[in-house]
Amino acid sequence: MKKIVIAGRNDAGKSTILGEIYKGLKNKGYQPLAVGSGVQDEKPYLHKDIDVNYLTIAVPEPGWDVVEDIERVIRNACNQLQEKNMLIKHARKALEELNKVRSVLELGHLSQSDIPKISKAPNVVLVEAVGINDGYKSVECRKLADVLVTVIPAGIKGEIIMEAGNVLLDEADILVVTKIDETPRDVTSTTIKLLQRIYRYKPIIPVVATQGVHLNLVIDEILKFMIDPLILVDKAENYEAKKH
Ligand SMILES: Nc1nc2c(ncn2[C@@H]2O[C@H](COP(=O)(O)OP(=O)(O)OP(=O)(O)O)[C@@H](O)[C@H]2O)c(=O)[nH]1
Ligand SMILES: [Mg+2]
Repeated sequence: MKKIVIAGRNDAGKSTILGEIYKGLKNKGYQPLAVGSGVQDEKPYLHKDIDVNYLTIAVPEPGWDVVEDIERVIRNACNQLQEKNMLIKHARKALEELNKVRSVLELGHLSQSDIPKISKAPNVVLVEAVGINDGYKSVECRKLADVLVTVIPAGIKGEIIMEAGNVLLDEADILVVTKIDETPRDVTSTTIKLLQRIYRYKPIIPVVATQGVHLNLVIDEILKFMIDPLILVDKAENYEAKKH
């Protein structure tokens, strides 16, 4: 399963972006699993219509390997979902049996509608990295991520961007600049120009995360990473085969 990691400083807008990416990928037919980085993430995610079945929280203890811990949390969440599905299947079967008996006794059918539906297994993971005070230096996020989305508030100080060793900026696959609605235009433009100068080949996408503005562009970039080039080869072969 591919992992998309959303990283950035405290209060940058990570949770908000994560909620929007969840929605966007769901609209494209994916079922994401959201992994928050602490209990404080649970509530905002639920506000963003993330189904509780697909929401889990990782709280790595100090000194623990963050990557291993998150892998463990993802496995747990998938197992729990499977177990729940099993119980639902059992419940349906049991009710069917009960209804057979009731029908013999002329008691009428009990409805299956109270039993929840089977949840489909997630096929992509969204991880919010812990808000990191020291900026953009966490190596773990890159290790964990198949797609690394780094969130930068438009009003950030230029010195922070230019600091040496900003792994999360240097290694990002996609740079998302947030809060452009509440940042003066000239400040936003200075931030973006600076990023463009340092990261000439990275997608840099300014957004208003709280209103979903330009999040479609972020989703488009993420989708490019989701395609396995070998599948495109197969598709091309099928296309050729159909022509003949
Ligand atoms: N105006 C505006 N506010 C935003 C935007 N993105 C996020 N916010 C607000 O900024 C605050 C922080 O957003 P979060 O998404 O919780 O940020 P975070 O990076 O997850 O924060 P921590 O997990 O606490 O480090 C919230 O009050 C959001 O509503 C934006 O694009 N524009
Ligand atoms: Mg958050």
